[in-house]
Amino acid sequence: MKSSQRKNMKYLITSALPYINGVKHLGNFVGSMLPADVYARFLRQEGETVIFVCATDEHGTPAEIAAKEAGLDIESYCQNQHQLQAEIYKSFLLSFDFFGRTSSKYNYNLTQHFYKQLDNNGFIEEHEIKQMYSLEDDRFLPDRYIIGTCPNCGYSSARGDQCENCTSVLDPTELQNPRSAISGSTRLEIRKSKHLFLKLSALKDEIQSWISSHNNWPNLTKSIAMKWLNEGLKDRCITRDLNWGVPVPRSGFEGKVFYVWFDAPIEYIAATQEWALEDSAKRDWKTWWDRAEDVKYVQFMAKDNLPFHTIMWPAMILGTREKWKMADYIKGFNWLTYYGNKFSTSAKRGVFLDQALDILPADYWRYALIAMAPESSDSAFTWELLQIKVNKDLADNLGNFVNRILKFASTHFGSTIPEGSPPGNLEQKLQETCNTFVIQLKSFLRNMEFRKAAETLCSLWSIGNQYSDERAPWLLIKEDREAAAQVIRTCINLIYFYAIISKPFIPLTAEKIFDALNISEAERMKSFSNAMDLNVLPPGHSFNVPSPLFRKLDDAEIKQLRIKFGGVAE
Ligand code: B3M
Ligand code: ZN
Repeated sequence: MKSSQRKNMKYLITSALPYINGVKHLGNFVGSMLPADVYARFLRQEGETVIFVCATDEHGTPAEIAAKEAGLDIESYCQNQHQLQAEIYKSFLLSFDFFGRTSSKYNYNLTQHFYKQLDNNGFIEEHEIKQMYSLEDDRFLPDRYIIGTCPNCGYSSARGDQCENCTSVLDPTELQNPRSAISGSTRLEIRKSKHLFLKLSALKDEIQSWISSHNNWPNLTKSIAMKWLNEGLKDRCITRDLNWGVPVPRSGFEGKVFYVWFDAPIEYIAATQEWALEDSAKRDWKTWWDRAEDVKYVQFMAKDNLPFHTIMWPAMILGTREKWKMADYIKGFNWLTYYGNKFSTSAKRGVFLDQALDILPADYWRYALIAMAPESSDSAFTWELLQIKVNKDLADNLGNFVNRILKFASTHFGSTIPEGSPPGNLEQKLQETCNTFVIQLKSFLRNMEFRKAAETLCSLWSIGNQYSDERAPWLLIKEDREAAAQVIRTCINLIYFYAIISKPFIPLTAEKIFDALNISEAERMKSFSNAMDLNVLPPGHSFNVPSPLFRKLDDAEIKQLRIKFGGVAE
């Protein structure tokens, strides 16, 4: 998109909503919230108008069971977990404009509105279905909560929807010796229950043409959408026999709620409504969601959420016959594995966000995870890879350059930037090289190619070390103090430039550098292009020497972490 077209564009950014039950792991984080935050921060710094919303996804059986296990009523459990997650994301510097809850009344109202519109337009059908009821648990059991012997391979812990051993898709009634995954009880009986179905089949053509109109989507997004379309869209049950969720406003459906995936994406809108209420004089949520031409809506999620965001959520919007904004771009991620094995909240495998912060500060994780983001394929988190990203890229490259330059400058020139001789060819070449890399960095970020963006950022950090090694001011000062001063002045400007372009990735470190260079608030949000002048900090500008920006991870610590987190391929 040319910059002229981009003028006056607003950016609506959403990240897939983390489920309420339990602290999320690194895989959830790098597969949606973190890249969305880097993108939002970059666009704001480029002067764009941005809102970035997310929320906790609070309904569904997992929440009910987790609350029961915690010995809490569901409302208290969700309140506590929402607060816990909100604090963790704040510690990771996620810059949400609003972090909501799918249990908000705004989402309740909007979900019921969507349902009524779909029903009025004939896209809702009532069917009676058979479901497994657990007398012991006094509740209907979703397919995943029924365990039994697989009729195909004899695996004794097959789930009611799929056997993870032979991957065959099952119906719970096919399982032999079925039992409840909650209580283990085998006192199950099949009961009939009325439910509502969204007629995806009736919306297939409209969904197909909407998907086909987006040829700029990443291959992963497009391929999953086409796979589901080509398999044929089955009408989807959108109600459940649960107590916790958005009530179904339909006679005969008392005590039933909407399926968690029906109400969850609507929270993207509801969260924007709540964002606007914080400053209703200046904010109008409708200008973001009324399918306006001047809004680019970008969604971030992991690949297992792509079907709902490319098929179900668009179908719901199309079926309302209302002009709700639909995604312009859907950035789907593969999975971050843990030494090749899937991170798993339920199996407690991998590193969870609260544990991560006990090991290293947020910026270390932000940079390292973006650098290993599972964009074009699954990628494996290993402690050894983390060690390389932290020790080589952060500590030896950026951290070392900042500290040795400012320490040398302070020792030999005092606490202000020296004048020195005028810049020469090498400085001109340095400026041109930085210009070239920054254009690449901006392009990767605008195109949401995060790994390449991190690589380019790291290359820019290396340029500073290469330049200072080549000019060697520590030798130069013995023969030509003015020349050494000029190199230092250039390097200190380079440090300021690094803080600007690193800010979307490692915001806290950027602030530490700004503090050391006595940069005003206004000068800390410069766009990348405006940061390109390596003479912007004039002679006489004061600075101080910060403590080392990064610590290193040594082999002994890595070994301990592997033992603690079981980080070996099973
Ligand atoms: N709560 C995340 C997941 O499947 C799911 C995303 C909802 S986004 C509307 O882990
Ligand atoms: Zn099987």
